[in-house]
Amino acid sequence: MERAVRSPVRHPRLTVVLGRWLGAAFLTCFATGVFSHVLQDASATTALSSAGLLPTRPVSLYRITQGVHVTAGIAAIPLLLGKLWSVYPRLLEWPPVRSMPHALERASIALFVSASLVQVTIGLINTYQWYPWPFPFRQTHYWLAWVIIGSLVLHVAIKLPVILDHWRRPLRPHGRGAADPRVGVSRRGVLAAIGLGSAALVTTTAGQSLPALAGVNVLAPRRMGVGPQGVPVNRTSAQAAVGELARDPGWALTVTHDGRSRSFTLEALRALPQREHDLPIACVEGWSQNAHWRGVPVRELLTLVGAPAASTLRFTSLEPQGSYREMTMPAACAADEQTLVALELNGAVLDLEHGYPARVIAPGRPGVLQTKWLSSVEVIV
Ligand SMILES: Nc1nc2c(c(=O)[nH]1)N[C@H]1C(S)=C(S)[C@@H](COP(=O)(O)O)O[C@H]1N2
Ligand SMILES: [Mo]
Repeated sequence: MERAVRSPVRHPRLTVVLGRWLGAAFLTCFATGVFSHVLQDASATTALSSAGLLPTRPVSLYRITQGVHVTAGIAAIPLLLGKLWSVYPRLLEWPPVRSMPHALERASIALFVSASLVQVTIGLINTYQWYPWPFPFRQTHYWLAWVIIGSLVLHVAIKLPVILDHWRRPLRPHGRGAADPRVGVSRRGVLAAIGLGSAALVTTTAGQSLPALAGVNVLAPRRMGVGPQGVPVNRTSAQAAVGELARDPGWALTVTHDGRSRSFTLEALRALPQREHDLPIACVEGWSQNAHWRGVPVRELLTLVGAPAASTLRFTSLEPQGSYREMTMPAACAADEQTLVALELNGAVLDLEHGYPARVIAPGRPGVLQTKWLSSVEVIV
């Protein structure tokens, strides 16, 4: 322990360099995470849409931001563990509190470390579609992010003198090559190992959203191109208990406006002018894939029931229960010519698992809002 504390490897310079990497990863996660949170919030998107500020282009915008979010979060794990390793003897310091500023410093670190560990753990588990906790993931992940950023700002403010002292590479004898003769590793070696750890995790998972790395995606749960019609499936029809309802030959899509409803059978929908677009499914869990969709533009359906193209809509799924049964679509999205009630995927009738008989596909939207197995559309404003 004494030896570890005095090791020149466990030097503030190492902690500062790791802190910079970790800071960059966390700030990236924070910005993309807030964006994702806002996009999933019906009142926020409706407000942004009325202000003309809801981005729907590029169509892959959310695919990019969420891919970056999950990838940066995964890269942060070795950095966080490495940073903890670089300071852990100081976490066990005795006496635990020496003064008021010291107490503040330690409290901010304790908060930062514990919140960060929980954050990357639940985030990682979430990418495996596993929700083994009783609290709502999205809200918890969001509020923890603020706790982390707050304690990070405090931590950086308190440590600013040390950070500035070690911002630049030191001169020898504590130089970059300085090895601890007792353990035989250099600071540079430790940094390289941690950096390689991060790079290895990124390389073996980023292919869930980045086509160029799809071939070496061995750790992420979803494989690009693997699934019915060459697209992965999130919730299956069995999990959603929609099989029978979706296969019912009497199925029809009900569109309601101003107290009047009109039903469109599958045949009637197919008889309407069809449009084709390449749009991605971009899951909040970090996997995404582009696909070719064909169907009826939502704005076309609105015209047929006498509603303005820029209407706020509520889509309901056949799914009897579940968080994604209902979806609010802001006006900017409804009016977008690429927003479809899709009937076909990659050149064939929608597979039951992808939302047969009809599903929503819209540009720039999180996967959770691409409602499958549609039942009705209501014009709400
Ligand atoms: N009705 C309904 N639609 C849904 C879901 C769901 O659980 N129920 N899951 C959503 C999620 S989380 C994603 S990522 C996409 C995935 O579409 P896919 O399964 O066709 O790839 O569907 C969305 N549509
Ligand atoms: Mo998803």
